[in-house]
Amino acid sequence: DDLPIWWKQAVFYQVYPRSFKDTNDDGVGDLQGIIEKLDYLKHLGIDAIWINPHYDSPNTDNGYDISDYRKIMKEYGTMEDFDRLIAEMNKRDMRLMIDVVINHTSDRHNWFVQSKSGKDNPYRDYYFWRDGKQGKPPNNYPSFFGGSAWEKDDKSDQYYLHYFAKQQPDLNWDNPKVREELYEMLRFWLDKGVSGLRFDTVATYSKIAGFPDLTPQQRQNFAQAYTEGPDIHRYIKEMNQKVFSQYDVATAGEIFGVPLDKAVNYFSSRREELNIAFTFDLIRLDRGVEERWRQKAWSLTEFRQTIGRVDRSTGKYGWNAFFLDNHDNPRAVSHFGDDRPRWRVLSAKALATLIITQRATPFIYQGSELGMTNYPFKSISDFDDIEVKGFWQDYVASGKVDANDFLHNVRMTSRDNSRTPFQWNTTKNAGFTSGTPWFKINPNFTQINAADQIDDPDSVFNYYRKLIGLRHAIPALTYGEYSDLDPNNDTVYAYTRTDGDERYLVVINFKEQKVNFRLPENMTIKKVVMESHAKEAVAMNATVLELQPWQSGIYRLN
Ligand code: ISL
Ligand code: CA
Repeated sequence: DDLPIWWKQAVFYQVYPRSFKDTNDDGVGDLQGIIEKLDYLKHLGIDAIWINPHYDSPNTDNGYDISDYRKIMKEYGTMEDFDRLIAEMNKRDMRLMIDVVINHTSDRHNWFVQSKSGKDNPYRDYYFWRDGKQGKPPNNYPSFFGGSAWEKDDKSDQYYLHYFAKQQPDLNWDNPKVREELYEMLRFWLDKGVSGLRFDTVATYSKIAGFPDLTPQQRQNFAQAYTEGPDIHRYIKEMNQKVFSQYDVATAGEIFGVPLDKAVNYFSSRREELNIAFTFDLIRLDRGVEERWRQKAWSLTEFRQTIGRVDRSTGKYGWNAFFLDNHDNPRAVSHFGDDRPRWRVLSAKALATLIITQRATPFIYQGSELGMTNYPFKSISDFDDIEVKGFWQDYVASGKVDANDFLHNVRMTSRDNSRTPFQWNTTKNAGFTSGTPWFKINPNFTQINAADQIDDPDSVFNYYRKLIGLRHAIPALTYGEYSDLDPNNDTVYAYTRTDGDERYLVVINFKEQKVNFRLPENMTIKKVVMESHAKEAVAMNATVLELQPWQSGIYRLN
């Protein structure tokens, strides 16, 4: 493939606008807040930002339920704010990726309001309406957010399909009019100068004709079953031809549920569909499949072997995103590191090293550059997210699972963990708002906040900053081949990145003990590029690295 490709070389930062920075004291982050913090992000070294949905929405699912695709969510500001965001980003040579949520709309979108108004309405088949079966839903599809995926409309005595909340009816992609409307909407945003599109739940657009019941086995992993629609690649190719091919745009696809061996079908540069894969094998390696809220044990060997599999899944022509957290998952340092005070900074730096040196485009979720942690949730009433409430209904209220067992798990796994407001400084509400924040602020903001870290040369923030600088300076860290030195080692994760005769070694001690790591024979360190424990830098020509707890380093090899 031709080099260079900007979206492979860029370091992305994910902004969850609702929780980033509030500038008008209503307690909700806004576009002006992103504009005010662009210099902060530029200082960190960020090239591109992905923002979660910014469109008009009743916020049943925090913006993933869109009521008007051409309007800005009123809490976030105006179209002028959006245009200014792009202009201010252009000034700083930064690019914007927006979220595209077109598997479903809000039930308050005009299309759905029309569609629901009667069987003869021209918008009726913009969505999926079906008759019930003996007073029951058309089939046994479950919703991601609990209960059935079908909701009955008493007026017409028919059911409509919703893979997510009942306020998120699924669009009928089999209707060419729907597709054309959506393509036109994408052109509207691309014409404004948007450089990237992140397609939400992109693998579920095509539905299985006739809606047969899922078998018990399929039901256990219904997320996968929903990605098996026959026309999905035809639709994405069409969207590519009619939209992306006319613009300079990077397209990322969230393919939750797609088995890894099928991922490349969406992202091979030879197929003209999408560019960047968001896969979930790694971030969900320690989760239940049926009980998606359940936390399971994980080991470093499983972790690195998963990374290896995901890396290989790209083949020659695909490309991945690399991320250890996002708005749907707990905080990386609480999940894969160790957020206890003694180890938080060190393990956050270890994970930073990993994120920035993988053969994939790094996506840093807001606050991870500070080592922000999970929230100390105590009871179910502390949570906000529609998903955790749906799980509670299906599992606890139904009597299937004990409340304590459930809480113990969702404290670790809930999507709310990553949605608490950004911790800017030690003033009231962590500097996020001077009003009442829409959601709880982690009480640890007095210890963990941006203002302190920007001035501290040993902070997680400045560690990220240096790493990002290296990523920009060393093409091998983007393009170099990835090779795990010892996939069965459960303590030290070491791998090489090789680009021609440039070769780098990355070493990460995943344990809180000191450990000696013996370099493979014929491997000599030529230069210490960067180490997390500066005072303990390894000796040149060492054959054994004496690693401190959670120590990480990057070395140039011969
Ligand atoms: O997070 C998940 C399970 O815990 C996934 O099933 C998630 O719902 C799936 O990856 C789709 O997520 C995306 O679409 C949802 C929205 O709620 C998520 O925030 C978004 O990332 C519906 O639009
Ligand atoms: Ca605001």
